[in-house]
Order: sequence, then C-alpha cells, then structure tokens
Amino acid sequence: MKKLLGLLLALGLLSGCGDDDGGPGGQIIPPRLLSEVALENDAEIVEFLETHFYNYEEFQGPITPDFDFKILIDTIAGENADRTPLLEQVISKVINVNSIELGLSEEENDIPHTLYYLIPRQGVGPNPSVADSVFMRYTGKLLDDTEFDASNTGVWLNLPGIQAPGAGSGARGFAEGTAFINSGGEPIINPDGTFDVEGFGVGIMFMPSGLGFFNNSQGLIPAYSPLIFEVNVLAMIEADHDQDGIPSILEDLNGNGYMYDDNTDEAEEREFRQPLFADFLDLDDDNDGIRTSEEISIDADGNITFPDSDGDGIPDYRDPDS
Ligand SMILES: [Ca+2]
Ligand SMILES: [Ca+2]
Ligand SMILES: [Ca+2]
Ligand SMILES: [Ca+2]
Repeated sequence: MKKLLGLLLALGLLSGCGDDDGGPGGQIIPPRLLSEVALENDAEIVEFLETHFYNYEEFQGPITPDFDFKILIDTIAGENADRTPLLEQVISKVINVNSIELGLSEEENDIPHTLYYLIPRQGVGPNPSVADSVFMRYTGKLLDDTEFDASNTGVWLNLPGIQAPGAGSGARGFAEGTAFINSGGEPIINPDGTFDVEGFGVGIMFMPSGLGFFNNSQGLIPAYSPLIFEVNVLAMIEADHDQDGIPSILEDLNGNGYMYDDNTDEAEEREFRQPLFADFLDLDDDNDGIRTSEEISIDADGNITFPDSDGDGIPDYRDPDS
C-alpha cells in the first residue's frame, strides 16, 4: 500500500491546514459527530449492497482456467435484474470506534460501526491478524466506483500501521477486514523471476468513514466517504513489532482488534517520556527496567508462558513490582 501510506503521510502532514478546514472567512469547520456519520454512512452502504451484485457465479464454479479471481460489481438492473444482491451475501461485524482513534476533539466512545465483508474465495494458507504483515494486492474505491488507490502487483503492508491513531492516519477497517481473509499457498517462483501464489484469498470490504479516513478529505476521497477495498491476500508474516518475544496480536490485551489502546505503562509514559508506546511497540511493557523478553518464558517448542512471581495475578512483564 505504498500509495495509501503516502496518502496517509500526506494526510498527517496536511491535517489541520487543508482547504477543507477553512470555511467562509477562514473559520475552522469542526468535524462532524462520529455517531451521526456512522448511521448516515451505514445507510449509504446498505443501499449500495441492496442495489449491487458481484460475479458470484464465476467464483462458485466450475472455475474456468482463465478466470483471474477479480471481483466485478454491477448494478441490479436490466438483464441483471434477477441477481442476488450483495446485502444477502455479505457478513457484518460491528466494531466500536473511539474518537481518539481518528484524532477528533469531541470525545465519543464505543460508537458502533458496521464493517461488511465478503470472501468469495478463502485462501488455503494461514490467516493474518490485525497485528500482522501481509503481502497483498488491493484496489480502493468509493461507492460511486471512483478508484482512489490500488496496488496491482502486490505490496507488503504492516496492518497495525494502517490503524495507527490520529487525524488522517486511520483506515482501521482495512486491517480488520483483511484479518478475515486467509493467505495463499507457498509461492511458486517462475523461470523469469516472477512468482505465483496458488489459492490466495480474495475478499471485499465495505466500511463507513469512521473505519476509514472520516473527516480527512484527500485526493479523490471526499470527507466522510464510505470506502470499498477489494483485496487479494497472498502471504503473511506473524509480527512481533518490538521483538520482545510476544507475537504482536497477543499484546492486544483487551482483544478488541485495536492495537493502540493497550499500553501497560501509559501513565508513566504520559508523565515522563512521550510519545506513547503501545504494548506491541514497547520492549519493556511495564517500564520496570527489565525487558519484557526477560520477564516471559519461552520453551523449546516456542510456547510462551507468563510467570507471575508474586502471585498477584499480574504477570511479571506487566508488573512493575516484580
Ligand atoms: Ca486493543
Ligand atoms: Ca508502553
Ligand atoms: Ca511489548
Ligand atoms: Ca515486571
């Protein structure tokens, strides 16, 4: 997602000084309420899903040899009037979003957002989590079919980087949706140096702007736009960002799929050493001067256990007293 990351960086740099912040007379227009936009976006997405279908027959097979596993979406009309709408095929997941994730000043917490997704072809390989790195192809579109970003050849993406907090850096829904899709088989290297991945996962996701860029308009993406991402998940690597021995996903302590709201020593970090390091980026999670890697135990088979020396229910690596 080089382009999207570039876009994210640009958004980060531009946030607060873009044209869209200036109203008549240069006054700042405050962002809209997350709760209000979530409902509005959901209605737009549901209408889209009711009135569109995808090439499900091609995926259901028999698969023709030249089929490229691309998802094609069209309106239900004319000769396609009898197609099954996407709404009857998608799966939905409700994700609670806090205003801090999007860098909003008006505090709103646990605002439900529905992510809709579809996996026409599940991959044959392992399943990434929102904390992992994936090699993937993707296309990003608006509901009106405008393509705003794509990588057709494939790119390694660090999924938690895509859900990083702050104005303009979001698109949490992309990481959440990708985590439902399994990767493919072992890559096959061709004589010309290119490679193929058999059995890669194919998915598409539809997300409200609260799981995307919310009020940050940029390029072809207007503020408060629902987003569609079609993705091919080719390969994945289980990540341990801080290399403390604990796979990053196990440092999502509250298990909500959001990596930046788990920070054992947050109070101290706020007081003494900004910026904040969430646990998955912190190699001494409790800031007791003993590295996390020395406060956990990993056996010869790679199984991790978390000793609790003083038996207070808090494992040593998150206990500054032991
Ligand atoms: Ca979390
Ligand atoms: Ca920390
Ligand atoms: Ca850590
Ligand atoms: Ca400790």
